[in-house]
Parts: sequence; C-alpha cells; structure tokens
Amino acid sequence: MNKLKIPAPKYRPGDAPNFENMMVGVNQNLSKPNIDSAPLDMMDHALGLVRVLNDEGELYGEWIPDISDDELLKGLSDMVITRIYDDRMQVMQRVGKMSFYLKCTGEEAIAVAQTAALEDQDMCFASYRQQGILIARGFPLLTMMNHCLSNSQDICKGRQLPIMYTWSEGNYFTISGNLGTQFPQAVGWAMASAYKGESAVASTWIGDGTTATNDFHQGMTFASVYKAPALLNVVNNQWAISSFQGFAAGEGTTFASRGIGYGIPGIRLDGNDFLAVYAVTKWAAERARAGHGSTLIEHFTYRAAAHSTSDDPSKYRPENEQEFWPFGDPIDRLKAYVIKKGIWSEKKHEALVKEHTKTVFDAYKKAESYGTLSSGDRPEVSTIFEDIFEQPTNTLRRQRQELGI
Ligand SMILES: Cc1ncc(C[n+]2csc(CCOP(=O)(O)OP(=O)(O)O)c2C)c(N)n1
Ligand SMILES: [Mg+2]
Repeated sequence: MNKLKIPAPKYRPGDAPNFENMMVGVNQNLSKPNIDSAPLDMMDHALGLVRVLNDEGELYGEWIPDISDDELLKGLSDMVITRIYDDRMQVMQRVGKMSFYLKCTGEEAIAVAQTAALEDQDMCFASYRQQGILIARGFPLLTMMNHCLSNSQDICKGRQLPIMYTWSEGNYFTISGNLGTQFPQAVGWAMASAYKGESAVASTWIGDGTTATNDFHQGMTFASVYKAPALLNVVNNQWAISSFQGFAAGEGTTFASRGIGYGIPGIRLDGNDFLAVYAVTKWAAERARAGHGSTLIEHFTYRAAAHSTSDDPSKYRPENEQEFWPFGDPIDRLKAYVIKKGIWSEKKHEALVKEHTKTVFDAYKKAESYGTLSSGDRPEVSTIFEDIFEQPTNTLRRQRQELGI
C-alpha cells in the first residue's frame, strides 16, 4: 500500500542529541581539484566535507589556504564584532526599541571568511543572515543600527523590516523579505558582468529551506546554461524556522550534490571552519573569473540561536542541541588556531572583546539619539510615497490627498 513519507527530525525537545555517527563514511580529506574540473569528476566534493582545521585544531589536507596573519586576525575580529552586535540588537528588540531582529550566531565564519576571500568589486546578494559581510566590508555600525531602530536616519526610511540592509556603494544588494529572490538575481548580475567582459563575480547566499523555492532552480538553470561567474552558496544550518532541513529534501543526500544535475560542481564544506570557507571561496571565485562558471557551495553548519526574535526553538528542538554539534563554534575554533600559531593570546582576545563591546555600545547610544521604535523621531509619514515611482500613480496621489500630506 502507498504510504506518504513525512520527514521528521532526529531529535525533539527533551531528547538527548547524539551526532556521533552523522559523518560516518563521509570523506573529510578531499583533494583540491583544478579550477576547470568537470562537475562529474567532483562528485566526492558534493558528497564529502571539505575541512582544513581538524577536531584538534590542526591544519590538514590539500585545501590549506594561503592566507596572511593579518587576514586571519581581521577575520577573527570581524566575527567577534558580528556576534557582539547581534547580541546587543537582540536585547534592544526585547526591550521594545525595535520590532524584530535575527542573529547569525554560529554562522559568522561563512559571511566573514567569504568576504575576506572575495574582492570588493564582487557583488553580494545575501540573505538576512550574512550581516558579517557588511561588517567585514566596513559598513558603519551606526548605519546598521539606525536602520534596525527604524529611526529618522534609517536608510530604508522605516519601510523595511529591520535587518533588510542595503548598501550599493559596498556592492551589497538590498535584502528582500521574499526568500530566494536573490539567487536568480545574482546569476543575472553575473551574466551581465560576463557579457560586459568585466572581472567581477557575484556571490549569493540562501538557506537550506529556501532551496525548495522555484528561484533556486531557476537560478541554477541560468547559471548552468550561461556559465555565469557566480558563487551559489547554500547555508545549511539544519533549520528553516521550525522545519528541519529534511523538508527541503536534505535527508539522505547533500544540497551540494544538486549542482551535479545542473552541470555545476558542488562542494560541501564545514561552515564552522573559517579556513575551509575561505579556501573553497577562493577556489570558486578563481574558477568563475577564469570563465569556468558557477560553483554550488553547501556550508554545513548549525543555527545556534533562534530563527528570529519571533520564534522559540525550545518548542521544536532540544534546547541544548547546539552543544552537541560536532563542528564546534567558528569563533572558538579560529581563536584556538591563531593562539596555537603564536599570533594571538587569551589576553589579546579579552581586550578585543572589550574594545568591540564598547564600540557597539557607543554606536548604539548614538543611534538611539536619532530615535527608536518606541521613542523619538521617525521618518515623516509622507516619505512612504517617495522613491517608488518617478511619477506617482493616480491611486497614490489620491491616498496622499486623503491623508492630507
Ligand atoms: C517566499 C517566502 N516564503 C516563506 C517565507 C517565510 N520565511 C521566512 S524565513 C523562513 C525560513 C527560511 O529558512 P532557510 O532558508 O533555511 O534560512 P535560515 O533562516 O535558516 O537562514 C521562512 C519560511 C518568506 N519570507 N518568503
Ligand atoms: Mg536554514
């Protein structure tokens, strides 16, 4: 008799998670292929897991990147400030200063290491969980906060949900609340870059859940047909709000392996390993710039925090599940590595955390002086009619008259 399969996560609240066997049989010591390798010759990379830092924090394998000490320390610093920023903003949402917030805790290495590996000219089409890109590229914290507080200095004039940043000068495309739209947009941008003979590539990020949208497949098709110079990142953080990644067809296979069917190489990597993220991004960017097309990169990671301030994960997963995640925390891992390398110390780290905490606090106080959701100046109501149409439509004109503004 027919039987409908309903995917179910392994562990629910109250269960004791055990991920010990999760990677049995998975190749974690993969070769570094030539940048012009055929997708079918890279099947192992789509099913395996690229790692550079092993469980003991030592470098191993073919993917060890050529990265300077300065870049390593900047990466660590950017990840630390991203986490402090997230924590502060979440608290501010809790006390009613903003409507919504969403952290990227545990996933900092992805945005930060990829930004380090990309060039400033490369265009980023992120989801709402890569605030690390903005921080690594030097977008002012004050501007980010003004937006989140929907205050009088908000670059989005209070019209966007907080965390939907935009920064054209920083080659960072406006975040959209409609999941997945950035995927084909990035591919289209990359096609245009190639068509014009430019050297910039596009990079886009979507979540595991979002791979179930049409946009994912549309983007993959165009990327494949036109060999678009794009980095197509799937951030598999195991959850899409309360749905585990099995609902996006992640059970028994990898998201990276979907690339093969499109003629695009897929590489799965340890997303909590800064060095692995950096190395694979460099490889994929070089491949794209050399005209060999896109790479689908699956970042295997874990969403350590709630989906957003609107959700309570203790209702659908074990409260302490993150502690059992076998790939640790990206900040702790890079910190341990640079200490072992002799270019960092616990003392320096403490001082860095203190300095960043003050930087975030000072920026917040300044942002607050421009108003918050619960107090102070807000953008004029009349601004809702601006910036949409060059010439307002009759309906908008009428609505404006009705409001008397
Ligand atoms: C087209 C669309 N469908 C549904 C939603 C509601 N929604 C917002 S976030 C989210 C989960 C996305 O999960 P995933 O793609 O895994 O990204 P993550 O939040 O884990 O980074 C959903 C369903 C939306 N914003 N847009
Ligand atoms: Mg997810």
